[in-house]
Amino acid sequence: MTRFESAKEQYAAWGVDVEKALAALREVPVSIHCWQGDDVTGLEGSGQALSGGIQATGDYPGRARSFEELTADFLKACSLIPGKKRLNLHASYAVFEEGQRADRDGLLPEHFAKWVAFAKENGLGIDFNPTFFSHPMVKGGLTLSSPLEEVRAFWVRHGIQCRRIASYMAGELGSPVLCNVWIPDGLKDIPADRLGPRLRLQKSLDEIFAEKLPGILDCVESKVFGIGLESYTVGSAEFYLGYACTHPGVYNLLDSGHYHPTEYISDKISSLLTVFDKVPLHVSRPVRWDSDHVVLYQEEIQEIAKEIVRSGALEKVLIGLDFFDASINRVAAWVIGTRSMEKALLYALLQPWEDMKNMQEEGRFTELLMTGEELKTLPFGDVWEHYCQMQGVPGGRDWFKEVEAYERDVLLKRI
Ligand code: RNT
Ligand code: ZN
Repeated sequence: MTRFESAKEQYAAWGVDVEKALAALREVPVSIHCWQGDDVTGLEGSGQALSGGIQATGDYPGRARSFEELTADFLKACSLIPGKKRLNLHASYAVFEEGQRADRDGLLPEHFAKWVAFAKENGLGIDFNPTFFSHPMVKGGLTLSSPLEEVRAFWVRHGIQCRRIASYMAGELGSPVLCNVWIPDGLKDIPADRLGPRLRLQKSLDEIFAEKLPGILDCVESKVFGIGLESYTVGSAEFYLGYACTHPGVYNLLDSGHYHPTEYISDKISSLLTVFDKVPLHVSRPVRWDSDHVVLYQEEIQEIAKEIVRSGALEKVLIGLDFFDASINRVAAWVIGTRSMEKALLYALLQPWEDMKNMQEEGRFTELLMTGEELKTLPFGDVWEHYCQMQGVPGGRDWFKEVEAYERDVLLKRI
């Protein structure tokens, strides 16, 4: 008997069908963000520092500096990650051909034609994000909520163009594109007016979302605070939740780093599922703040995956990742973070939820506690190794050898 067969028997004894779990996992897409590969620099070549209260810290060599490098690194990472993948792009990753340069408010579908071709070649769906940061038109930390009409209008035009680009991508790829609005707008110190900027943001969003476009899933991403913007965030949780609830077709994206330290998005998913048919996520790992550390296979990510699975929401919750670490090998960062998400989903699919729900309903809480604990020490690793083999990606530490070789042969030659 192989280790996998033995693991299967042990799970079966708890009423868990391992083959069924693996079949379900194979179909779940995870949207992998392009911005881990280059520390959120983008391809505009403007030399603008990363702004908006987010930070990529570290100086590990080998950052991707071009479309060619970024796509090569992305594919290397994908070859080491099991499961269905999507590509999550930012508008700042437009690729301009000779004589094509455009500012953010003039971006066009053709500036993303290379990405669409790349996605087609590699069988990837795309998700998209307008980029409301790292640009001189962010004035005083504000974009869509700016009191300067010129600034607000510029960013509204950017939002409008991005939705058109997302719709073009969806048409080309035959797969809906999530178009996610996150803005950094906020204040460092105590505001005299909290309502004014929020009313302006509301107006800007109405203008951006006015056009009906096929193939896109609009969403808005709230935040609690950013670096240098500690006292006030215009796009707060309540603001966007209210906005999404009153604007059919606009969804509320949950980023796991964007809440108070004792709040968890795993607890918010089911609340949103009572109202929305889609719940987009940015799975991240906040350490003391929204630090965007690489996602690890630990408690909150497990809890997020469990919540998705036991709510029967694998098709409703759109899993995207959002982390960027510049202090370690960036390809490995992608692989570790995405494999962690895959592991969490597998772990969640290997729990006897029907039995456990019955225990809760019937008040058998001691048995429920015992079951969750005993399941932790079943041979989960053997099922995971089998899944990696099935998916044709190296398991164990073998994938790391490939990253080391890639670092030696490609990444370190970039300096
Ligand atoms: C920032 C948000 C946002 C960005 C990316 C780059 O706090 O999480 O989603 O991280 O869009
Ligand atoms: Zn995010």
